[in-house]
Amino acid sequence: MQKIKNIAIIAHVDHGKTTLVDRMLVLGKLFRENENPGDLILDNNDLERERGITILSKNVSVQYKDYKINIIDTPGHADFGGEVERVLNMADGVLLLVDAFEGTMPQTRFVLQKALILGLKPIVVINKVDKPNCRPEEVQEQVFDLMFNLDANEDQLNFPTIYGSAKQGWMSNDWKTPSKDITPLMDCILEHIPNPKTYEGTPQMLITSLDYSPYVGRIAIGKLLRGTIKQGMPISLVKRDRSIQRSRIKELLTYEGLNKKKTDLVEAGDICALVGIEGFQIGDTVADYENPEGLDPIAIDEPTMSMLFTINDSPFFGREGKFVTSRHLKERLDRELEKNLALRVEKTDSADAFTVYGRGVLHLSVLIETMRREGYELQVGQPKVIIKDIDGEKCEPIEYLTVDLPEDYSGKAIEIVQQRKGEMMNMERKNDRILLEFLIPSRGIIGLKNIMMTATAGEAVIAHRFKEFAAYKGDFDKRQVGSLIAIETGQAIAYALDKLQDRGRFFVAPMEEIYEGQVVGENTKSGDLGLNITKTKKLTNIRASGTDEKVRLAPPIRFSLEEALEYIQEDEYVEVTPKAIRLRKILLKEHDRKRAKN
Ligand SMILES: Nc1nc2c(ncn2[C@@H]2O[C@H](COP(=O)(O)OP(=O)(O)OP(=O)(O)O)[C@@H](O)[C@H]2O)c(=O)[nH]1
Ligand SMILES: [Mg+2]
Repeated sequence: MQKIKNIAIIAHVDHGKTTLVDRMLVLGKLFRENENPGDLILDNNDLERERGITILSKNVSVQYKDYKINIIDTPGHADFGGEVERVLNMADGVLLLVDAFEGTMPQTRFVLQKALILGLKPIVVINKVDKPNCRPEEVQEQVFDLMFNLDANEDQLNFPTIYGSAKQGWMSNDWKTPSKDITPLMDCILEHIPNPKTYEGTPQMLITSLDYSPYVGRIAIGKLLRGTIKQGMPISLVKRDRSIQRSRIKELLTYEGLNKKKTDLVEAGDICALVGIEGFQIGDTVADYENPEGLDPIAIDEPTMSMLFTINDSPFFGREGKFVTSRHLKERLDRELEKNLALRVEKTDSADAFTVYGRGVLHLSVLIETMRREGYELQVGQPKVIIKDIDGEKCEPIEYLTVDLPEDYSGKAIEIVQQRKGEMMNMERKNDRILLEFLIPSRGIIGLKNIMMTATAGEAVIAHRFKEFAAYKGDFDKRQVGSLIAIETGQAIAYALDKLQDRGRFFVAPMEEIYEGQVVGENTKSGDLGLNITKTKKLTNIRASGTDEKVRLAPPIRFSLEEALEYIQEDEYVEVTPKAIRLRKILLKEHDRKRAKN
């Protein structure tokens, strides 16, 4: 029988999970170091590369000594917390990474708590000890306190700690004496992570994750808990509601290095991928054909936010995209539902619009960004948090929020968060910075980053994490300033923009094509203001030519997709095409907007 260890790597966003997994692959000689300097081999889709974050959890394996180590790299961003929680079901232990400078953060707490509840024993890895001013010992104690507060059991509290730098490629028992590679960590895994708990009997595999291939469709992933499974074998799928569906394993795969490899047989304890299981859902059990026994299903992430997706009906519709009709949009969303677990799509009264539910602005913006790269045009409405009625009370999602910033800015930051119904829970000094902790409605987090960055000269580090649905905290004004709106379609003219600079900040540059009803800037004052920025200078013979050179325009503000989504008001859309992100009023004509108001 093969010797196996199954581990998941968990941490707050950017604490170095993927960098460490890459190191393990190097150690296993699965790829050469510096083949793609700067690029993480595991963050392999375009968006992951560009944003430098992991979006989808991934399975890989390395051979170390006589063990096959299945490694699950997880995403650290809060929007993907549900994914982490789910894939932990495949692990028998976790590596909890903590940045030696930042220390424990909201997502550290969340993922650790989930691991502890599942009874998994952690190995704590204090990473990034190469950073100047890092404080590895203090952080180690902080992790202990956190575990204690999360009711870890005796065994879990007895966790081993390894220090090192994933970036520099070493791990050691002592941070002051660097080693030459990560073998101390690998040996620690063999010593402390338990072998998979397996049982004898008929096969049982809980489908925990899924993969998608355009050739074979959906692929079911999970750890085989009991028995053996074979290629070609008929099986029963035990659904969440305990109903049974017969199916057959067309192809059986396990993880080898970065790839999936076909195999004839899998024994209990290994993580595998099954092709050919029809109509499965996450949480279903693959079980014996004759005597199926289901395992307890796992929870699927509930959405916390929605946005309206609609076809592009701006005057520039169809200019830049290939897929622009409501049929295109519907088909694309249906396809996404096959693999994007936390996504829900609902029809609306209009055939051209859908309500799309997800886990947060990042989760949905990743989908929108992918679609635009594929050639889609669409418009997206303001993100809305999900309001629930719980026992007759109006409830909304509440989140933990931490803001880490230099002391000088703390007053300003607290004011901003309180204005958005945030409540301060704790304030902690560390070195020359301050860590503020709040509870805040998810509504208050939308657009917060933008404002906080401006108010703190880019110094604030913000993190948040869903806590619970709780009583609605009351209304507040999100954006105090209004929009500058184009009242003519045409080309933006430098002369006009220059004359109007005192009205606010512009989002468009001279020569850009704009349309009536487009949001072209931010009003310095509250309320919306219509402007004509297509006006050219009247040519008179009094003024000498050449005065145009005096036009000195502030560069336009350019929003990323996420920033744009977080910025818009309720009566505005973000228009997304392969070439542009524009903001617009839903009603393009000023008189229509006036009428709608009354
Ligand atoms: N100084 C230093 N930087 C590191 C170290 N490990 C990782 N980094 C850097 O930290 C950043 C984030 O690393 P990732 O490996 O992508 O972090 P992650 O935890 O996988 O991030 P998510 O998957 O998005 O949660 C990258 O810029 C890495 O180069 C380290 O040991 N020292
Ligand atoms: Mg990562």
